[in-house]
Amino acid sequence: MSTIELITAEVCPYAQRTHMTLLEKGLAFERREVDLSNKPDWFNEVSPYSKVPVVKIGDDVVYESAIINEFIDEAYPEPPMMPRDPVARAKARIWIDYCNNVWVEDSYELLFAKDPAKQAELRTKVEDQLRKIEFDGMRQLSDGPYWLGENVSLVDLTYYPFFERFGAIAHHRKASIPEECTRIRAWYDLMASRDSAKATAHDEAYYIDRYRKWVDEAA
Ligand SMILES: N[C@@H](CCC(=O)N[C@@H](CS)C(=O)NCC(=O)O)C(=O)O
Repeated sequence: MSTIELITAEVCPYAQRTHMTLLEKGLAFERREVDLSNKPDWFNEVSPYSKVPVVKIGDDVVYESAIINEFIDEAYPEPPMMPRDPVARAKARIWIDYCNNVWVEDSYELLFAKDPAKQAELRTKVEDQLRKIEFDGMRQLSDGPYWLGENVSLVDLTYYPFFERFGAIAHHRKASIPEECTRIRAWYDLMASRDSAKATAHDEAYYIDRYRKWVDEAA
């Protein structure tokens, strides 16, 4: 296959997922960083939604992080990062979808909420979602330590960048990962120790600082 090019922005959690997936697969790739506040023309030509991440392989362009990551897993099957069994595969996709369309949406709505009553409502909602992730997600799918068992999967790589940033949302909005979510906590520490996380991560202070601007704007 042709050279893999990852079009990315360091700050983007969706792009971090794909960057981590490429690293976990041990693939050689070239990284092209985009300044999202000043998008170059070539980027708008290559990215159909004008968003990162985009992966280019020869003349083919694949976009949307969840789709890119499944594409990478199918095109480069070792090590496998989705279950083979169709039911287990569907469940993995359900929790990937939950991350993208429920928890991430509401977590960032909490970050951006201006009204204290709305913040309180969203804080409760997001903390309940974390309990759901812990008890209906992780604990139902496997005994761990990863989402699907002994090995890292696309579900882990989907959630990790957003948990890396959740500490900053929690800081600004006085939310927390509930005490009883012990599996999430152990999983997060394990994920953070992986080389793919270390190569792409920023610490909590970095996100607290970045997100302060939006919190101040919302105030
Ligand atoms: N659903 C997309 C979301 C990607 C996304 O929102 N990327 C942001 C950066 S984190 C972006 O490129 N934003 C540029 C813009 O909206 O103009 C995915 O999963 O890839």
